[in-house]
Parts: sequence; C-alpha cells; structure tokens
Amino acid sequence: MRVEYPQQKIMIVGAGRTGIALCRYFIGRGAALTLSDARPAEKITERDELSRLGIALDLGGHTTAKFLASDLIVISPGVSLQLPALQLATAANIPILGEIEIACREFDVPLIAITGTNGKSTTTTLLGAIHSAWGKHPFVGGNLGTPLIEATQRNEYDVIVAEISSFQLEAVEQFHPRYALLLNLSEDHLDRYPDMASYIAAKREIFKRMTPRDVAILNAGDAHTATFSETITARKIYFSSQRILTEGMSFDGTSIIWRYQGNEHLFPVNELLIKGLHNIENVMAALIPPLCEGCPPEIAWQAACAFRGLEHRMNLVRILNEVAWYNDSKGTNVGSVVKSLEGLTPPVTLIAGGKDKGGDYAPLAELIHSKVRHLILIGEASDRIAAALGSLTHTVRVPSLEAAVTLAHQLTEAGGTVLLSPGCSSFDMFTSYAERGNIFSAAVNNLPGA
Ligand code: UMA
Ligand code: ADP
Repeated sequence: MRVEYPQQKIMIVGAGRTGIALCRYFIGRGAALTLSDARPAEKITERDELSRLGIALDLGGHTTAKFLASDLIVISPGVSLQLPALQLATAANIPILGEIEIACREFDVPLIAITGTNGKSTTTTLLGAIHSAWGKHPFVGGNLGTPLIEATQRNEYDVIVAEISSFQLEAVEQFHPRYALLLNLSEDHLDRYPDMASYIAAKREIFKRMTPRDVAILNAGDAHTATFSETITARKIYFSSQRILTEGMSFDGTSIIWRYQGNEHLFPVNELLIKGLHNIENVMAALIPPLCEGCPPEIAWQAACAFRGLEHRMNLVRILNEVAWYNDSKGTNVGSVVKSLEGLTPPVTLIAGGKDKGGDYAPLAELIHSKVRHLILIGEASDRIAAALGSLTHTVRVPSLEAAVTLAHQLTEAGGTVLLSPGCSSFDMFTSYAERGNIFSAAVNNLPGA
C-alpha cells in the first residue's frame, strides 16, 4: 500500500545507505525533506544529487532547531535515540521512527524478520535461497546490506526476508512480521546500550505486535530467550540443537528432525556444505517458515545443502606450510568467536581485537586456555582483551593487521591454525568487517609460498 506524506516536514537523520535510500523513497510522496548528518558536506558524495532533488541539507552536525521544526524524524540504524537533538525532539513530542517502520507500512506481502546476536546474515540468506528455489521472488536485505526501504520501490516481491538488528527495532510502532526468528542472544553492542537488559528489550520489540496468527521461531536452548518467551503472543515454534523436541525442529547428532502437525521429516546434515553446530541451528531456523507455508521439504533441503556460506565467516583463505588460515572477520562479538574456536582443533593462533563494544571477554577464557597457543591483539580493544585473557596464553600486541599476519606466520607451527576472529567491530581501523577481512586475506595470500 503506497503511503503519502503530504505537506509533512520530514527530517532524515544519517546519510549512509539507509538515509540515502530514505531520501529516494520520500521523493514524490508530498513531503518537504531535510537530510542531516554529523559528517561535513565534502564527505557526503551524493550531496549534489540530493540538492538537485530539492532536499535541504543539514551537514557537519545536527541542528536542533531544524529537528524541532519537523513533523516527523526518520532515523538510520546507526543513529542513537540518545543524540541530544533527538532527545529534545522526543521531549517536544515529535514522532521519531526508524526506517523499517516506514518500510513495513507499505508491505502487502508476508514479512519474515530475522534477528539474534549471531547467525542473522547466514539465516537470512538461507531463507532467501530456499524461497528462490521454491519459485518465489523474495526481497532479501535489511541489516544484511540493502536497506529494507528499497523493498518498497519494486512490485516484484512476493515475500520480504529481512535481517533486523536491535538498532533498527528501537523506533518502531507498527512493525509486525508474519514470522519472526530470534536465533540467540549474547552480549553485544554494549557501547550503544547501558546494559544487556536494554539490548534484549530492543530485540523483543520484534514480537510486540504479533498475534496468534503469526509465528515466533525461538531457540529452545537460549537462556535469555527463555526469560521472556512466555510473554510472546504469537504461536511459537522452537528449534533445538541440544535436545529432541516433540514438536518443532531438533538435531539428533546426525539428522535434523522436523516434527509438525503429526508429520515427521529427517534431513541428514552430512549433506550440508556449511559446517558447525551453529550453522545447523541457522539451517533449522531457516527451514521453519517455508516448511510451514507448504514448501516441499526436498526443495527446501536441496537449497540449504547448496548454500556455501557467506564471505568473512570462517572462510579458509589458504593452507601454507600445513597451517590453515581462516578469515572470520564477521566474528564481531565474543559469542561468535566462541563458536568459531569451538569448531577448531588446537593449536590455534588467534588474531583478535578492534573497536571495543564494552562487553565481557571472560566467556572466551576456557577456549583460550585449551586451544589458543598464541593470542595476537590489534586495535583499541587490545588492552581490555589483554587484561581479561593475556595471562592464559602467549599474548602479543601489534600495531596493524598486516603485522599480525606476519607474526602469526612466524609463530604458528605446522598442523596449527591461524584464525582472524576479532570479537570486536572494525571501525577503529577499517571501514567495515568486509574491508578488514579482505585486507587479512590479501596479507595471507602475499605470504611467501612454501
Ligand atoms: N550519523 C549521524 N549521526 C549519528 C550517527 C551516525 O549523522 O549520531 C551518520 C554517519 O555520519 C553516517 C550515517 O549516519 O553518514 C550512517 O548511518 P548508519 O550507521 O545507520 O549506516 P547505514 O549506511 O545506513 O547502514 C545501516 C546499518 N548500519 C548500522 O546499523 C550501524 C547497516 O548495518 C545496514 O546494513 C544498513 O543500514 C542497511 O540496512 C551494518 C552494521 O554494522 C552492517 N549493523 C550492526 C551489526 O550488524 O552488528 C547492527
Ligand atoms: P550476524 O549477521 O548475526 O552477524 P552471521 O551469519 O554473519 O551473523 O555470522 C557471523 C558469525 O557469527 C559467524 O562467523 C559465526 O562465528 C557466528 N555465528 C553464526 N551463526 C551463529 C549461531 N547460530 N550461533 C552463534 N554464533 C553464530
């Protein structure tokens, strides 16, 4: 359903991928637009195009008066509601909405929303692949990279598959998925949230407006989810990699077992190309919506088996002198580093560090002690990681990722593994986890061959 915004003064905050996509969306919908960004004009490459389109610009900072003169403020995910101009706008009762809220108001087709601390991108991509194999035309995006608002610009989609972050859930009003998947919850983004409870509260928004006609897909083994699952009004379907469920999706060590409405189906996991118990969980969760909607199990399973995994998630870069080098640059929180280390045999040389998110590194202690022979630290988080884990193994701090690769090459003996799994975001030294992963892979490939 096309939504118009006649004569509304709309302030769009953030000129990244989301803000630019929002500008393109609002053009022609009757609103007077302003785009505000903390970055100076010369850093906004689209500024000439935006001016030509008649969009007023508020760059190099956020002008409170312009915020207060708006009828509606639409924020990008990276923009915190704690921003002073937004705090004042809240006090003045000016509506502040997120991009996914604006987008979902236009959707006439089912929305499948995927959230959780880890596994979102993998599960979202799997869901897209299964729907495509089934002959559907899914939009696949959201936090994954293509802003959700772009799904409104074309009529071709019959299902929306959206990766949703906690940031995106902070300013929603009507956001209402048909299926919502919550994969897991562990510490993350504690540089944005005052505590774990606030982070979980943001994630819980995904379920708030769901009804018993909708489906919440939950991890039966997740302790945090268990604390509030009773409050979810949607129908619940669980998956578990730890125990066999009488209804839902389980794993018995060999096969995924799907029990639903009196039927049972088995999927042998040795046919999957993606490895690790966490990926089995992602596959289990991704199978549920299409199977509930009537997708033939063989089609869903074939698509899951053909999926090779995404870049920068435990990709084998090279085997050099019997040392395996893995790029897990998307391992941006402690929970994901745990999963990656669990899948490796010692001795491991771990390259970690980056922009600290304020979480606790202690959950890594046992794995560092049992599997990691050398811990090489980069970036702003080095001191905190060294303080938490440095006494457990040989630990060295280096000034760059390239230096970390050179040192790992010198230290790691034949039969060992070098793993880049930072446990931190990349923004202290790189523009993204992808840039960090590419620089790592290039440095590894440049090491002199055997
Ligand atoms: N900005 C301000 N004021 C602020 C904060 C930011 O003006 O107070 C400006 C910045 O100067 C910049 C712009 O906002 O110009 C960036 O906006 P943004 O951070 O929302 O980035 P986008 O390019 O719009 O990308 C966002 C998501 N970014 C974040 O959540 C931080 C992307 O997720 C997402 O792919 C994209 O929308 C499309 O939906 C990235 C991410 O790191 C990959 N997500 C986190 C994660 O996965 O852990 C949640
Ligand atoms: P996200 O989009 O939530 O960041 P990704 O699918 O990109 O998740 O995976 C990022 C990293 O998280 C992977 O490299 C892996 O180490 C870890 N991971 C993936 N799936 C799971 C899961 N289900 N449970 C825990 N960790 C996971």
